[in-house]
Amino acid sequence: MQKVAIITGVTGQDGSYLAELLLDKGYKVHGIVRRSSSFNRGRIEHLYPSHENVGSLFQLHYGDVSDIASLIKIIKEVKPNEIYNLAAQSHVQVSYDTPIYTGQVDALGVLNVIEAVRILNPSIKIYQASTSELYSGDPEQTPQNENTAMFPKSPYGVAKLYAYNMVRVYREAYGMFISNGILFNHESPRRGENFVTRKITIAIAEILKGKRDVITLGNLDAKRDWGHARDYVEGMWRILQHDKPDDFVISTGETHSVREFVQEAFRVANERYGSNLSIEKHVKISDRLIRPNEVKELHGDSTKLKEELGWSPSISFKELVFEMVHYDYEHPS
Ligand code: NAP
Ligand code: G4F
Repeated sequence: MQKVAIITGVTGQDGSYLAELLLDKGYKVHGIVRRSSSFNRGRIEHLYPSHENVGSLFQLHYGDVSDIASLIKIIKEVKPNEIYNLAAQSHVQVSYDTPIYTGQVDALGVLNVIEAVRILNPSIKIYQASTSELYSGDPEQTPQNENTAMFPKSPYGVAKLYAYNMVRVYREAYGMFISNGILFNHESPRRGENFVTRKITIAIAEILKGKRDVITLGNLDAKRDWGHARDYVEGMWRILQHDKPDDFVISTGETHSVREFVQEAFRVANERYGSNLSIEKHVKISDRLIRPNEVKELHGDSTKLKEELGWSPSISFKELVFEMVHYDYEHPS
């Protein structure tokens, strides 16, 4: 029997890689997209043969996780075996500017998905995109695993904690197959342009081409456990193929500061393109980009996922930086 999956957030970084993975595995994939005034499907355009996309293995439906009626309509129509709930206002700093909206989408939006499934067909498996922003990131609380205390520092983290706990409540109360993937930062050439890694690699390409002189950044001392999104969507899929629902950390276990990311990206650019980029000459710090509060240090321990589901990352930090620097040089946005 061909499996059918719904991906919310299919137009995002992870949604696009996950759609590719599931199509490769023979799934029929239904993506939920939001209406927007300018087209928001650049990351998935290559996956559908025509804009009507009727009858293909990859279909798109208009919907929004804050609109439960749209979810009920789509779930009733496509009868999925699995739902990957990736939709979110996913930017931490923006969540300070829009805390209520972030709560409506990242907390109540998740409950809409779960309730729609409970009402229509509680046997549908659900993956919830949880995050390392659930943790405090205080250095004495590292490395973080599934048992580490969760004290988020941002409106985004708090909304995601509500969702994380609701997943556990529905699993225990109704016996639903619903799992949290607690994902640490993961990046790629498809990363949104206002997340720090992509902001850096786009700026490097522009400096190399003489379009600007500096990159303006905020906190260079924050430490993140950065992996590649392509590896992480494989982890999401494995979590839903497990024989029981559960919560899993997905991380590389290798942590670097933002400063180290910049240094490595400059090193790659200097070696490959013969430039002489340096933090002293090409990075400016702006207070505007310093957050009201910050998760200082993320360092994940994904032993559980490795031991129970055989997952491990295949792309190293250096390979990730190399790919992103080259992509942005070759494909100016
Ligand atoms: P992303 O690139 O920002 O994509 C977010 C997706 O959600 C986009 O497709 C967006 O649609 C969609 N969306 C936003 N609000 C929605 C709504 N109200 N209804 C329906 N769709 C909505 O994020 P990502 O990096 O792929 O991350 C995927 C998920 O993993 C998110 O839930 C994020 O919070 C979580 N996560 C990410 C990371 C990471 O490092 N990337 C780590 C841990 C957890 P538009 O294209 O229309 O904006
Ligand atoms: O790239 P970032 O915006 O990612 P952040 O805040 O860690 O959140 C990402 O990862 C989470 C998982 O841990 C996800 F849940 C979330 O959805 C998102 O994908 O910032 C990374 C670090 C931060 O410490 C930030 O303060 O970089 C620092 N930073 C320094 N200058 C900057 C900048 N961040 C951004 N976005 N822009 C800057 O100019």
